[in-house]
Amino acid sequence: MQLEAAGHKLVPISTNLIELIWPDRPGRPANPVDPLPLKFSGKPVKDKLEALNAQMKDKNAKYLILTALDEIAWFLNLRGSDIDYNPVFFSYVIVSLNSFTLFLNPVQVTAEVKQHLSSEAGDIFKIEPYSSIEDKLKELVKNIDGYVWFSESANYALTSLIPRKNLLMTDITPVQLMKAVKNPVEISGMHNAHIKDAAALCCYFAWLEKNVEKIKITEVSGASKLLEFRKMQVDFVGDSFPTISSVGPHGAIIHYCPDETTDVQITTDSLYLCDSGGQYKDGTTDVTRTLHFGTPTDFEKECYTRVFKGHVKLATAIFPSKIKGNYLDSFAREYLWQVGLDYAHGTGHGIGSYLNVHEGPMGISWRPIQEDPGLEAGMFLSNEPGYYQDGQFGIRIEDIVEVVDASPPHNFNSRGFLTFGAVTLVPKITKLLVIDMLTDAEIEYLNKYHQECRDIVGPLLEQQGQKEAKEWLFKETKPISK
Ligand SMILES: [Mn+2]
Repeated sequence: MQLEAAGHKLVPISTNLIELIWPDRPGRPANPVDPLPLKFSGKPVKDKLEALNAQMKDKNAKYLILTALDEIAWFLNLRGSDIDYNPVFFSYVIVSLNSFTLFLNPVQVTAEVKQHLSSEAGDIFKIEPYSSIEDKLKELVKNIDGYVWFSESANYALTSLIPRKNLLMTDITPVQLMKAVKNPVEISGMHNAHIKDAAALCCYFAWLEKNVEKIKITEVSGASKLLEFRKMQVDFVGDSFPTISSVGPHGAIIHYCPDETTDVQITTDSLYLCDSGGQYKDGTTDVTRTLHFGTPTDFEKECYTRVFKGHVKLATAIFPSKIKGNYLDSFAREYLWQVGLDYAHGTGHGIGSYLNVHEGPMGISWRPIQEDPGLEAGMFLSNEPGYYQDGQFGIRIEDIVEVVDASPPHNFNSRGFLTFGAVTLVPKITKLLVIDMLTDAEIEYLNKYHQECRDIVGPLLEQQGQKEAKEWLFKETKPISK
């Protein structure tokens, strides 16, 4: 509207302007694509296709066009490495009733990929070159008598190919919700991945505490040490995002990622915030802990305690099934708001199962999320309140939690009630807590959580021969009391 008023209009073009001024632009990555076995995916492609087809019939859609790479990877039980940290591959999929076509760079189409799709879906699929999507789509929609369903985030180049506008349906794809509600195999995989990840983190934090005053450890070298510990874990693939390893004032920069130009030493003088995660074949992890290897200030401890109280308030909340995450966000902020503090980010995001570390469609944020279908059992989200004091320090406590049935004594309107179950099992650094600010219920929650860390992560560390990490785990999980 404003453009038109100023005498301008937007005209679609098919030439990529960037390429005109960047003639030696490297080609689109085309790394190997690997099948994800059923022991990790939990559901064959054929079953997923049936579920998608049912939703398509419901909406009178002839075709469902998948353009989001994590949706395609999930649907086909395939994983790749075309984008750093996200195990996806460049592709499109056209889902029809009882069949589908995968558009993929021919160098990525191996006998293994074809064999995997045949065994999980039968011979009902075609594979076409990635570059032929536009031509194929044009051909398909020539004489169509139903909708073509695209996600709202699909690109204009594709959606504009649908000739009669009333045949174009843009709506959240059914894959999004199916992917968000994990199946039993994915659920146990997510738990297992987080147990292994907790073992790696205990090794790292124990090593840091022991060596912080003995050798020079920096934000960058610390992050590489953590990666070494993750690499020791079964089915580890790589980091799920660049590690936020941040000392003092760097911790206050919410998306800080250290490099050679910003790198500083980790010392006993300031808070150390470490937000990191791993991709494992059985799940994706994302966890933040804030530590201090010296003596924290009273203000740092007060802020940490307020963040902790909000984290626990959200973790233990009981709420009706299907309410949007937006309703829960204030729980995590209550104790910061009480003294006029806050944090400038959302409280929780969805997370993939050996997929992207951030995934929708639900989330827990002060900002309403349009596409949030409401929370239901089997969803995994982060619970990550924080507090950031510009130029001084940053605090964040982040766990991944699973939405589970709560079964309270009543059941208003038979709606069903939900709560969160622990997935991340890493000690929550009691040294930074002001115990007097905690209620008995919060203390009980923490002691129970820490007992779980001991019972579940302890034996794995034992088995891996990580004596010092196990000692650190037990030291950090000692029950607290007033
Ligand atoms: Mn996160």
